[in-house]
Amino acid sequence: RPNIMALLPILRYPDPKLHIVAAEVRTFDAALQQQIDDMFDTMYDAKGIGLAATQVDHHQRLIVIDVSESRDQPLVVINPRITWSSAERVKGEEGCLSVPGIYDGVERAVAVKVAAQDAKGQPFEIEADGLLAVCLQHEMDHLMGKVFVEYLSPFKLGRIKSKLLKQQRV
Ligand code: K1U
Ligand code: ZN
Repeated sequence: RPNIMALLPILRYPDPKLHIVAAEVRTFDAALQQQIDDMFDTMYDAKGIGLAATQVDHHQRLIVIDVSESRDQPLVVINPRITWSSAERVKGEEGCLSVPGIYDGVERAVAVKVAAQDAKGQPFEIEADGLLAVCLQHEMDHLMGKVFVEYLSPFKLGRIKSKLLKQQRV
């Protein structure tokens, strides 16, 4: 099914499916490539800088990212693991396509090294800082069933949940 653009529905917080822990990708085939293409279509359409498979109800360790201004530097990250993270941490503003309209500060490692596989199963390593480092950590949390708002205070989290539930009731 090449070239047919497909937009996948994005799960909205507090959907319990966002807490499913993703499984390792073991088969690097055409179906995986199709899932990757559909996730890029969905991410670019939603104007996100990243998207984890969990967010589109696909529970495999697969992330797509493009932090470039020009939106032409797609990065596929499969079975990622952090091999090093800086002791230095910084609080930055985050958003999430599964938590629309909510932006808040989260503290993360300033820099990380991530070992991963590409769409063909080829291993590679990423050394990231800045927005890419933040995005990688945010998306890897999704694969573990964690959403960024869960780092906020219980008070803020409660307000966010009730706001999003009200929006979904209409
Ligand atoms: O839903 C997601 O996981 C994508 C998310 C990624 C992300 C953004 C910012 C910090 C960490 C992770 C988004 O793309 S939210 C929309 C966005 O483009 C953005 C929001 C805030 C700052 C920078 C970009
Ligand atoms: Zn997110």
